[in-house]
Amino acid sequence: MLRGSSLLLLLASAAANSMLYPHARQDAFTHVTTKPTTPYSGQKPGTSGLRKKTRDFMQKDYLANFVQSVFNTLVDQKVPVEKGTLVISGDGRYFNKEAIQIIAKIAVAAGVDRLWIGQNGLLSTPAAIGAFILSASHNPGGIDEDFGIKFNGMNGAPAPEQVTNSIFEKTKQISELKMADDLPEIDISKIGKTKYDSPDGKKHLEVEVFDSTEDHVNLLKKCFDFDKIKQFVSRKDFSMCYDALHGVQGPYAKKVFCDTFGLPSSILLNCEPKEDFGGPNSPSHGHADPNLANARELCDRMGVGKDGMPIEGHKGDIPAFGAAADGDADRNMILGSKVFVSPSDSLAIIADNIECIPFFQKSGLKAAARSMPTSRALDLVCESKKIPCFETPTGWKFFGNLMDCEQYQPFLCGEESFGTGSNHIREKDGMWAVLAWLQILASKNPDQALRSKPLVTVEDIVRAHWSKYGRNYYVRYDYEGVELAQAENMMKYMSDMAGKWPADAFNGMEIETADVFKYNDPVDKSVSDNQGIRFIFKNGSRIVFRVSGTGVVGATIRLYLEKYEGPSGNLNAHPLETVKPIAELALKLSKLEEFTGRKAPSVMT
Ligand code: VG1
Ligand code: CO
Repeated sequence: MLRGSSLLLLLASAAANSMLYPHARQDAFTHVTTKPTTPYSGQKPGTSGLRKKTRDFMQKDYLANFVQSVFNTLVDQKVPVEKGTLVISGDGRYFNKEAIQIIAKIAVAAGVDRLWIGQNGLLSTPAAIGAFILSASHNPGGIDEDFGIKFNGMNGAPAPEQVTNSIFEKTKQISELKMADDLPEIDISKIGKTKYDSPDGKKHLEVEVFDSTEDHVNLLKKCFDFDKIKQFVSRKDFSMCYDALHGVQGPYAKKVFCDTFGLPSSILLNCEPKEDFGGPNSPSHGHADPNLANARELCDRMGVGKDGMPIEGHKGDIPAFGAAADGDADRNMILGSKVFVSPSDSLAIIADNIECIPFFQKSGLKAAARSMPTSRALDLVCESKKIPCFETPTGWKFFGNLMDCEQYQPFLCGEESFGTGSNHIREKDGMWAVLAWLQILASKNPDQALRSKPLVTVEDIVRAHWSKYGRNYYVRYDYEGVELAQAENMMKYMSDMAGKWPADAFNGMEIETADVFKYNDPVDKSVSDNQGIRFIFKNGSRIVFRVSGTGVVGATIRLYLEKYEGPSGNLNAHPLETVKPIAELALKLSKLEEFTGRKAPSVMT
């Protein structure tokens, strides 16, 4: 059984209690202590869980309050916690290990009788189902950096908005914690099961520490043709490089690329998980964020500059394929030799080549989705395939309902922020995207036996896509550390202006829509309002403004810029230069400098 495939907070069957426990057995049990606590303000989960400074999380009962509030919500929502099974693991950042012990005590007090923990507390987000995931994803780790926690439910999907809202309400009222205080410290370093019995023999707890990589890699084997990929990557004219940025993906990368495909360990960069992801002095400055700004070591090796363009005069052997993951391994970056594939393009290209991937071969792609700010390259493919293309708010939790619909399976979705995935799980999956690309490359290079033809490269695939569909030039500007009130005022100004913009406000471009994005979930009919300001122009260009929901200090304003160029237009332009006129318009419309004092973005990706 795949760990969690049936699970999460799922009923441990009676049979589980009569299983044989081959490993340690401890005659201890845990009586539940109830102790008073007082609420912390601001424990509102954002785009993907609760993220704060690590030192905030280390305050007395800060983490416990939040976790207890999650359990209180689950109980309210009639989730069978009693005799349930729970996964607790994380991306290995600072405070991960301590947090696991705290959550275990609360879970046991809530009646959970089976805990599954990845060895050394490590588990990638895509590998965790029914779980507390201890991660702040791409945010830096360390005692003075960021920590985070999120809860993924029985279907493996991030808790939907109604649940996260309810958790937040509970955190405001919390008055007591229930903890199994005398639960001994769990040794998370050794694989094996430990059973704890209550002295009267009536209660049992089983803790299993398991190999973090095994289940997820087995699942991926069902989605892809590993033999075909293995054959392809062994071509003499193919080489690759994979950067885990010292996040949790390292062991998975080793297992897939080296142990399974037989590639040498020299293809791996930064594949040892570290509590600070390498820290401020590393090439990524401890930001395990696979993009042009932070995955510099990989990009340099691939001959790709900060602007996504080839590095002139780059010397040395450049691998044919490069990829990276973020701290919790749900994001991916795809590169070819001197080529950066924008995440929005990557999503569209996978969609267009979906028949190369075994998971989709039986029934074809039934539907796809992208977050609103993601470029509309995907829409063009869906149009030509005559399948639905949904536009959701930012954050993977909004894909869950669509993915659960049988009529839309198999399903593909993604975000401009380097997230891609399918309905094989309910999270984005960094390794999945890389295997999808390798599978496509393997299909485009079918002469495995002869190896007579030149390699069809990442660049060839990208160019073929543009000449078929045109190119959606795309850049995101991030303004980090803006004062929250200033960001809110700017957003309010633009939302107040919706419907009132003068006709000549748009530098001669014809506007199609200027509004505040509101999402009507077609499945559960829930409504999510205020999901960003969008300007859509008749020529296919777009401007989108959002305030980030993952930052921990002040506000990060995200400005998303898109310019469409048809197949017969200039497909070789510089993305930053191409979107510049639209950026200038965006800054004029938003009065960003006036509201925030910012003259330039902190990062452009
Ligand atoms: C960012 C991205 C969003 C992504 C989220 C979680 O959110 O923009 O697309 O889903 O991070 O990804 P925001 O609200 O900061 O824009 V992860 O890999 O940090 O869990
Ligand atoms: Co992530």
